[in-house]
Amino acid sequence: MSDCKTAFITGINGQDGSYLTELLLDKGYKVVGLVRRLSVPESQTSRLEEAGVYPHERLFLEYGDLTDMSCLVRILNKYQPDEIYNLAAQSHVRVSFDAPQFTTDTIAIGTLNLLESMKEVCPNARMYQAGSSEMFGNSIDADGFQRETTPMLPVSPYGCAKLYAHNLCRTYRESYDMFISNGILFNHESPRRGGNFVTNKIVKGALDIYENKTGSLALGNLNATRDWGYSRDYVYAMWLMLQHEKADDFVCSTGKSHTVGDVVNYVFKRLDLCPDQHITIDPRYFRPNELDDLKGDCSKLKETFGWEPHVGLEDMLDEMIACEKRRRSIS
Ligand code: NAP
Ligand code: F7E
Repeated sequence: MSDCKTAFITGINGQDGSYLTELLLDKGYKVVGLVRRLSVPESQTSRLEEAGVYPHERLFLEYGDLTDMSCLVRILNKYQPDEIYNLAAQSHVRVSFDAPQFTTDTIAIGTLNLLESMKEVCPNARMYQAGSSEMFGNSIDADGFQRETTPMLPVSPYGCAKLYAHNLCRTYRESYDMFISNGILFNHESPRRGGNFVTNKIVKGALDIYENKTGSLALGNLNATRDWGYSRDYVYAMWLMLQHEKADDFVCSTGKSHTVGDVVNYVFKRLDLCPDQHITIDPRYFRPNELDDLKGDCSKLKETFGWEPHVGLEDMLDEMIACEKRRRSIS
């Protein structure tokens, strides 16, 4: 027990935080997680409970917020982590246009707070920064892919804040010789995905129609394409990045892209529903600025670690449908 590594995860009860906690506990780590104080304390551990990892003798939760550096210093001092995974964020792109300052405070200033705390308290720890394909904006290489060398021109407050954090991490790595690796992750989903991201919204909406709770599902842009992977595969890539001999930046993606309309058609067909009878288009769900095409080339991650995505889009959507059916006791 005394030899086990300690990991600190911000955003531990988020989608990725819950899968990463499962992975690290399985590997024998002691895991410390940052949770915000909410008026409904039960939801603070909802995903960890669904994952079956809370409570756990090697899991410790601490109240705090990325925008409050004092709590980060306190927690890092108390646990002296070997690895830090910075997953906390206001992670919804559409919402970042409505709440740009909160989004920036958490992602940009929050990451600065974490880096400064780490530099002062545990400079030899290793840190993973949760960067995003949203940082590329609509900049695409001639072959249609985005990769580590593609210029980054974000088009949302979320993407801009993530790019600030990404550059800050690189700057601390180079200036202070700290081990900080930037992931550049494309969309990844799971049954634990927030219900207002498009894949889970489609799964839940289709099941509402299947159960006759409603007759329609309102969506925005059906033509945008995304490169959708599976969260469990992607948190494994995060862990690999911190086991490498040197800190670096890595794209994580599947290399395949589909439209939002493709996801609608697949999910509705699985439930014997006809999308044309139920889908409505609502301008509320369009963004002031949209990414039309996202498709990642993760050759560097594959060549460095032999990493491969194991679960494709259709299998993942099947798992999301099956899980939501179980939650609703539908046979
Ligand atoms: P998520 O489900 O939205 O989880 C985000 C977590 O951050 C939540 O636990 C949230 O806590 C916490 N949080 C938000 N603001 C905070 C603050 N000010 N202080 C402390 N905690 C805060 O996101 P995810 O899908 O797991 O993604 C994990 C990370 O990867 C995020 O940084 C996201 O931006 C990034 N990313 C995600 C994807 C993707 O497709 N999933 C792709 C690329 C990058 P509450 O529960 O209290 O709100
Ligand atoms: O939208 C379109 C929408 O909100 C996907 C985050 O994890 O991945 C995620 O960001 C697409 C967009 O994800 C609706 O316009 C249509 O083209 O599921 P999403 P996102 O914006 O790609 C990146 C990599 C991250 O880093 C983020 O944290 O779907 N779309 N109709 C809709 N999207 C939503 N949410 N709701 C709709 O009704």
